[in-house]
Amino acid sequence: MIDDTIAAIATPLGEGGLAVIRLSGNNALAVADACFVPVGKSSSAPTDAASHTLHYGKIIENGRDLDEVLLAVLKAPRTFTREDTVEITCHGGLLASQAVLRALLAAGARSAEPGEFTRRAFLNGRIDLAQAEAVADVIHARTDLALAAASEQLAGKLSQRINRLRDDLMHTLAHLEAHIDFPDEDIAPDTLAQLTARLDAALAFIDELLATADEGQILRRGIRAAIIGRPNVGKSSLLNQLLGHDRAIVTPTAGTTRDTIEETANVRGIPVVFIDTAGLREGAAAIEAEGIRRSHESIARAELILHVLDASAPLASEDQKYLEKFSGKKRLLVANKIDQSRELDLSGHELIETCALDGSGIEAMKDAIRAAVWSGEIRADMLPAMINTRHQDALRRARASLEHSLGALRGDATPELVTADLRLAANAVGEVVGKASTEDLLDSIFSQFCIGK
Ligand SMILES: Nc1nc2c(ncn2[C@@H]2O[C@H](COP(=O)(O)OP(=O)(O)OP(=O)(O)O)[C@@H](O)[C@H]2O)c(=O)[nH]1
Ligand SMILES: [Mg+2]
Repeated sequence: MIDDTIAAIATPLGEGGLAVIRLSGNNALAVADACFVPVGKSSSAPTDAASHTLHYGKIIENGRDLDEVLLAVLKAPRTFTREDTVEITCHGGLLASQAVLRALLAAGARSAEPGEFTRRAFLNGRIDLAQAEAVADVIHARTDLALAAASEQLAGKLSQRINRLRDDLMHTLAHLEAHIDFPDEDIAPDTLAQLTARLDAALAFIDELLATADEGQILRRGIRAAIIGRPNVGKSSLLNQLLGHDRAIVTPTAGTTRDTIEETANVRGIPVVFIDTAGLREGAAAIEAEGIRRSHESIARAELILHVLDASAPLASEDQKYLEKFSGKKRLLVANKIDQSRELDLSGHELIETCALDGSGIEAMKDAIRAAVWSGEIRADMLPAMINTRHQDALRRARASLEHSLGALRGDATPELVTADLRLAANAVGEVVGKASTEDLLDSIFSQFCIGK
């Protein structure tokens, strides 16, 4: 039972036109009553107000006016948390919103933990766990595509698929359990064939969902792409072109970039963290050597390498060395400075040709980056099912149990053996939407939220 009332500032800290303070719980209306003085004929005290109405007035503390506000009264159960909720819009800026929050706390509310409003929405059955996670995905989305996927998940599209899958497993389970109660009756061969076919279909469906995990991860986290190569080949110039603004220093001197520079860009819907690195070469002096060490660190952590070569120079022995060294990594080869006379000869490799001075080839480079990390077409019908790593883990376990039970079913094992695994599979599928979730799991999910959400 949740019986306390929580409050938090829901807008980012800092100066802004407006700030919103949120209040939710059994006593939300009473707490608001204690701090709010309605002004004007159409405003009333929160307890007396009709649900889903807006009221103009003042927040007071010890008889002193704190701020002029608009107060929204939202009565249970038609609210995000399914509890009585009050949202107070006050002046932006740190002080006004904090003063209002302080007044609410003094009137009996408690400071909300990160994600606690969403956690209540989950605990009160307003949304399931996959939808709760989608709330965080919506907030953190960095591209339109990521936002579209998160919104679909929030609307319950993934949950629907998961629930259908689980229902299907439970149905087969019930069927098999009926046979445990009547051990003398064998399962008729055509019934057995039907059950096997159903489980096969469930397995195929799990595989379809699992196949979206990589893309899901990419949309949520983005990918890290390290721009590497010899000094002076134009790495920083390419970074600036990819970002569309001058982020990194560019000079004709080899060894300009010392520290790594990271910046995120939206590349055809995919959030890409570009990392500009110090040019790789042997025998550099101390500062540059440290830069090169960091370059190698970035390379190790990157999912994609953009290896830049100078098209106006013959292939250097270092180029050759790094071509071999990073051949195991996902990479694209970029021949830059194509505006100058061509000296680079590298047959047998696919090259993206660019000129970082005028930006030619940059669009092709973006296409290639997307193609390299995005396995298939971004199919609109798979958007709602971009699973995250927690879902992936649960579905992998479901898959293993399902395979066991299928093996047992085919191998003429006793129904008990088949059902034990099938139950495990159904439970693991249920974890995705939060059926039987533990406090620890909820803590780990909701602690990643911001306060006020
Ligand atoms: N002609 C021509 N010059 C370029 C091109 N791209 C970069 N440059 C020039 O090459 C020089 C080096 O460019 P940077 O972008 O600093 O190269 P870098 O690889 O980051 O160099 P380091 O940081 O020293 O490793 C600068 O003078 C750039 O203007 C290009 O496509 N064509
Ligand atoms: Mg540079």
